[in-house]
Amino acid sequence: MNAVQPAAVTRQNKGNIAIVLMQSPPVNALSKSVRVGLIEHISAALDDASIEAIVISSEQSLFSGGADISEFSSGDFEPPLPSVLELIENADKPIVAVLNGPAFGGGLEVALACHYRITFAQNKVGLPEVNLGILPGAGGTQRLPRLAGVAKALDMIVSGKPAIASSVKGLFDLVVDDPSQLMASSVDFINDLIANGAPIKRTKDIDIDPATAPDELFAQYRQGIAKQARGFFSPERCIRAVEAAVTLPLDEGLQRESELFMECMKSPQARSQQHFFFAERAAGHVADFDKSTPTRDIKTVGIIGAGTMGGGIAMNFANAGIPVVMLELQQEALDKGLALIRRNYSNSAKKGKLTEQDVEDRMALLQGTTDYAGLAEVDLVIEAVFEKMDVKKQVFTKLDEVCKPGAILASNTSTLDLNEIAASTSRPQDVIGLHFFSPANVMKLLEVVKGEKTAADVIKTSMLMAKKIRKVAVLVGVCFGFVGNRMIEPYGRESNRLILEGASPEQIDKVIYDFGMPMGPNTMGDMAGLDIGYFVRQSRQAFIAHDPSYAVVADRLVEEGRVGLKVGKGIYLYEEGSRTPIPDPSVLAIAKQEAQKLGVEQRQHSEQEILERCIFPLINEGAHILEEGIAAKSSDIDVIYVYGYGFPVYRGGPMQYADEIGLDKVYAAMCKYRDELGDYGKMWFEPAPLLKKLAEQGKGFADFKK
Ligand code: 3H9
Repeated sequence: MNAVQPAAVTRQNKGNIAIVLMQSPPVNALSKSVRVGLIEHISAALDDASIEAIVISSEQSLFSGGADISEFSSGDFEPPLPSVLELIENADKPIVAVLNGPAFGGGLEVALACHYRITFAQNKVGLPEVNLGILPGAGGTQRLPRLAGVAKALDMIVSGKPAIASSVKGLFDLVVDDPSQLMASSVDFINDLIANGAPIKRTKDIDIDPATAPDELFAQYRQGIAKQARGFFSPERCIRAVEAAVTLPLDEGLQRESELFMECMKSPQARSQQHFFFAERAAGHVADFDKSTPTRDIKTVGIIGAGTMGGGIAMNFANAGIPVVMLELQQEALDKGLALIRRNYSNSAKKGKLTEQDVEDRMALLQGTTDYAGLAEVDLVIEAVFEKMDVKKQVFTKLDEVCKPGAILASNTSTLDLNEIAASTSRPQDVIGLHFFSPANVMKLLEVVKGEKTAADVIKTSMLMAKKIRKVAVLVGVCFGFVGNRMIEPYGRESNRLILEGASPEQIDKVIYDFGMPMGPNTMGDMAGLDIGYFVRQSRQAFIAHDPSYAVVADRLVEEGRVGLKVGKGIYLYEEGSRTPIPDPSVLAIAKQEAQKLGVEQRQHSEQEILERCIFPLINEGAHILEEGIAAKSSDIDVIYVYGYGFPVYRGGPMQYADEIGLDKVYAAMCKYRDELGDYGKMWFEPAPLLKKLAEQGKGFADFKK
């Protein structure tokens, strides 16, 4: 027998006040059942002669997370949210929104259509639709500027960032300090409204003073998005919609908003950004554990290595209030590492992001030791030592000796075989990879690497711990480079090969930058240091030996001491103290010499070829990774690429991008380069079997289940 679904909206009459409550877990999304419920209960209360005022609030801790994003792809918007809001706004009894928790998107739009709004000071409200590639489409762009002013509305709508309720002047009719007093204060407020025969305040009746919305204000926002939202489609539409609020009456403004909303909704960017919203959350749903899997307590953390990486990792824990013991065998290195962390915190304090007291509180959580015995009591230890198997094994052997039973032993390796590391201990079930990305205190991504023997409770604890330190964790399996670095290899390889074939580094970088990456592969290589890739290549001769052209230009540069930005010259030149790359013709000369030696023909490359040759092999590697089960789902790869490598979120990640343009196109291009690029093409452009299969079936990576 099917369990009876609890109603998504309920109504109780308290004397002459009808209280309409949304109760649709987990976030009171305004799904069809909630919209239908709101219409039904508000209409009934309006028809009930004993009712003099209506409250809309929520049974959950949130007021509402907005429209139900999972319904967007269905195209079924009936009954439309704007029509629910029209019913509310035009009602002839006062309707009061009592925001007992955060209200976002359509949730806030419900409140904007009500006649009065009440909340508590620290509550959060926002119109985050821009993050989903759309704009507030139920009146948010028309009603918020009328209530809170054009500047504040633009700020909230274009940034999508939540605001503290008390900071949004004009939005609320009553703001209480103490959330526990919200309901009692609301009842008093409404009784007063009724007693005083207070007017019904319709937002649509508010006129915006055009003097508060000069052209320069909009120009300023346009300038801002050109920089901060380069390539995004919806921010400009958000601005246009708010412009309409200034010049048009509400009904016409709503019409304009609706057109702009649909324009956004139909864009590939909206699909991709909505895909990413769910991808990020789905990364936390893994098959390796469930609710019944226990977790281990992480009260203190040990970190081995106080260099840039170790220090960055330590800061994450100190920021979350978790004490850290940092190990360096030399006191001098330890002191240097702790001083670097203090400097980082002090810089944040200078920028106003932390107080001096925050700096001291965080530093007080960081202890140093030069002795492994200092790690005997920690619950989790993360090593961030030199990326060499022998060194890692020595560290883990030592940890096995000193750490208490049940401690989680983690490696920050970015490439090495975690199973081999785990095998150097007597407790491989306690060993896991925690691959932080540099700078570790800034980058949101954490690749959690499970070894063959890693225990389920260790995986679960690590995934939950990541949330505590505000990382987005993605669980991956063991292979060289795991997901992120394994897929970046063909991208870097192609960039290098294109230079050898006569493309200029700046031409390649421009194509990739215009695609939406924060920088091109050559600027990135210089910034990271060309010696890093060189060092990795030295240890991977078996992998690359069959291709004599593999990274020859980069190798030459490193051998000539041109290791990148840190020495002022790499693929580009840099002026002292500047990070701006300056093209260097001598790199083209090196490429020409090497091409002649190898018999590689130099030629012109179209932008399309550059883009496809850099991005498609990366996607192809993703297909191998999926098929091998190194990533559990294609959306996990997308999360890794957006958070770890700056892949534009408006393309949803590399696998979503491939799904969006069609796997048949990616497959056909891989075959074309395989056939056209001679031996080189045969070596590197063979389509992955999964890409071929899905393309032939007319499916996408998102359809693939292992
Ligand atoms: C909109 O309103 C358009 C209108 O202007 C116009 C319409 C005409 N829909 O994040 P969590 C799921 S667009 C569907 O882990 P938290 C989420 O996937 C909307 N599902 O919780 C997850 O599912 P699962 C504008 C949603 O406590 C579960 O709920 N609104 C929605 O960390 C828990 O989510 C937004 O953009 C939704 N709207 O954070 C707000 N929201 O457990 C989007 C969540 O299966 N939501 N889910 O993985 C958020 O920012 C956060 O979820 C919120 C709660 C802050 C609300």
